[in-house]
Amino acid sequence: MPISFAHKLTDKIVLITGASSGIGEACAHYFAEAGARLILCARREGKLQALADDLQQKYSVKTFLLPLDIQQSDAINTAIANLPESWQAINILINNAGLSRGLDKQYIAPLQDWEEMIDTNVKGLLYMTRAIVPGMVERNSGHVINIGSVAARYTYPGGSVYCATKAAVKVLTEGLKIDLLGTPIRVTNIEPGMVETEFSDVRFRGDTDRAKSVYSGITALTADDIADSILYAATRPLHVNISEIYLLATDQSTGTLIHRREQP
Ligand code: NDP
Ligand code: 8X3
Repeated sequence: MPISFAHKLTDKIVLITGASSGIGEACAHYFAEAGARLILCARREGKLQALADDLQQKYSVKTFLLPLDIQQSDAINTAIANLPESWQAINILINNAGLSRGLDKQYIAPLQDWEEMIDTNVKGLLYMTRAIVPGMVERNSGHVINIGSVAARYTYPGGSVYCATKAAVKVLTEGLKIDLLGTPIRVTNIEPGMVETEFSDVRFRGDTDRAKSVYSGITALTADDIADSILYAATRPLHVNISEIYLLATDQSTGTLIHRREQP
């Protein structure tokens, strides 16, 4: 059996949160190329539409857009309940949407930053899971892939609330697998190190120089590197549950131990 496509994704329905950028957008390309049908979720509808057009042109793939804010449980429940019948049987949920805000010390950071990180990375992920996994249980089939982080393993200065949300993702992933024992549903946690996406732009609210400096002198992971790992987990034979994949750039050894080359 060829190693890379043991479990075929042709016509499987894959819902990707955070599909408008970075890792989620890369996943859309990888899963479209593998023949899946995609539900693309994020807040920026224009970006989702542009992605859908691109995917249609490149892979003739069918897509359904879900423009919503995952912090809003009612919006999620309504959107999932109202999916057209042909899109209801979601096979794979990729809980990727997430963000960091600022690098302020815990005792002085703006409360709003905490709320946004916790509401998106933890509660949003839970809302999506709660809306979609019961259907998977009913259909006796499914896979939930959560995007955690190296930040779950190493707390760094000013990052403790973001790190706490990713530690929560690790625990929630383990807990979901425990609660699904006895069903064929698979659960995976992907834990990347530094990936060059819009992540740092969002963290520093559009301060692009500061965002770029995060990756200066290193060869960071790319969104494609992560999509490749996610596709790997999704395509193993159904009796194989990839519980976690922890991947770092070769220039990174721990959360904060990073080798930076001299800049010219
Ligand atoms: P990007 O900023 O490039 O992408 C984040 C995506 O999440 C966007 O599509 C954004 O879409 C979406 N999103 C954010 N908030 C919401 C919301 N409330 N509702 C719906 N969608 C939302 O970053 P990455 O691709 O790097 O991040 C993806 C995931 O990977 C995150 O969970 C992040 O924590 C994690 N991660 C990132 C690492 C990195 O170094 N980049 C390393 C380890 C993990 P929109 O704004 O249109 O809503
Ligand atoms: C994102 C990676 O190191 O900036 O999860 O926290 S890091």
